[in-house]
Amino acid sequence: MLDTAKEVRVPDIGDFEMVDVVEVLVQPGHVVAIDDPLITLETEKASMEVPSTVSGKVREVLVKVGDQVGEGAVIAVVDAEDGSAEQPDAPAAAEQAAAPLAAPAPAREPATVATPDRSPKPHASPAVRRAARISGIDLRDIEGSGPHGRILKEDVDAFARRRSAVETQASATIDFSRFGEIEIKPLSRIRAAAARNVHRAWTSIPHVTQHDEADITELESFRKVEGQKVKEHGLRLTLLSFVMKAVVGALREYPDFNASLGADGTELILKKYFHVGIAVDTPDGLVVPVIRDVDRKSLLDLARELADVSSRARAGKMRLDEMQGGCFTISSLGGIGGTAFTPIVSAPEVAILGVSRAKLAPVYRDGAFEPRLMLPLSLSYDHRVIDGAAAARFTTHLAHLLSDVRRLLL
Ligand code: CAO
Repeated sequence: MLDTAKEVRVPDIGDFEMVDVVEVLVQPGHVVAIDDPLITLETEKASMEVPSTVSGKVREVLVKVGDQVGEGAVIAVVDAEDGSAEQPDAPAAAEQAAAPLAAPAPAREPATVATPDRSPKPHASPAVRRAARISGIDLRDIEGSGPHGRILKEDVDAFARRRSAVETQASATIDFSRFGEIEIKPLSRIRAAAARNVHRAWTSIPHVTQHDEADITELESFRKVEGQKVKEHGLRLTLLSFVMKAVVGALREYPDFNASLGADGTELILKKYFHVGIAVDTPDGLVVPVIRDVDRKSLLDLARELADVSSRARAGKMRLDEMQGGCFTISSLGGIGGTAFTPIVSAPEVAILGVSRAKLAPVYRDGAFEPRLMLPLSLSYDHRVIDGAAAARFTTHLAHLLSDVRRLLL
């Protein structure tokens, strides 16, 4: 008899070698179509569904929740519906397998179940399943209030609130409610993962922060004039695009800042490309999309890309590969406020620039005080790689570039 079995494997997962399986969406007996999600993978930065590249009945599932898988690992064996043992690679399927994974995947119906029915996954969109996962909730515990019992985001939120109240009573070592009203808010998965990462970076990297300020009076006049012109085309030219350009100028001048420490700590890997991570504040926690080849982009290209990535980051729609490969990170709190802060280096990078709110200050120039617009800069660096003197030179050069918009644009 012809063996119709066909394996579905983990496709290209970017720079990650191994990622966690957080959800298995099919079981033996399920009937799947091409593109039906089989499993969900998750890193600390994003989650993604792996679609089937074969249509047919699932014969065997070879992964389980908690496994770690890499590119090429067999997820499931599917009895191909057309009966061919080795189907010629359909272009769409091959392309799908090779393409980097996107998060979150577009909404699809769960796989249908052949007889006998093996308790299919509850009906819920990928976005709702992701929300449940972030809060560590099993959707089978929830009764859906949507059409045909579909589980809605509100159902997940309500369940999380009820569970929190119960857990608090059971596990809090200190009952703060004895002293006044409290509310318990579960940490999102992204926030919990970020907490682990910053803790690891803070405890493993000897941090020092160098503070400086740049006179951006002229840059700001230029930005206002140019910003007004591009505003008519729906584009916001904020200071951040200029800071990105200046950072590239400083990285060129001081290449040790565009580097990572080798695994055994005896060599420095210098990067010849300029990919800059931008910290974006989102409802689920901090996300750091990476803007590639900043050296080759114009201010307007950068402004456009910033608007795009920050809105997609806030909507949870960044692809995994868009958050990888950064050389240096900028964390700008200038739109919010503050005078200085100490950002934490995003390992394996060796430095991060914090930007606070620019303000008018009296600066002594040519025998008199003048009102100048000063931008606070806070550069945290890995002291294993960078000395204090190098950091002071880096921020001085950065301030110099920002103070002279002509040099910056050259
Ligand atoms: N000084 C004065 N004003 C500033 C400024 C600065 N340094 N930086 C931005 N602004 C102004 C902008 O020009 C804008 O003004 P308008 O509303 O008049 O246009 C306003 O503040 C809001 O800016 P923005 O924050 O929307 O845009 P941005 O390009 O400066 O920043 C982004 C984009 C995505 C980086 C930002 O929105 C964000 O998420 N910041 C938070 C990052 C964060 O949480 N970092 C901490 C991480 S822990 O290390």
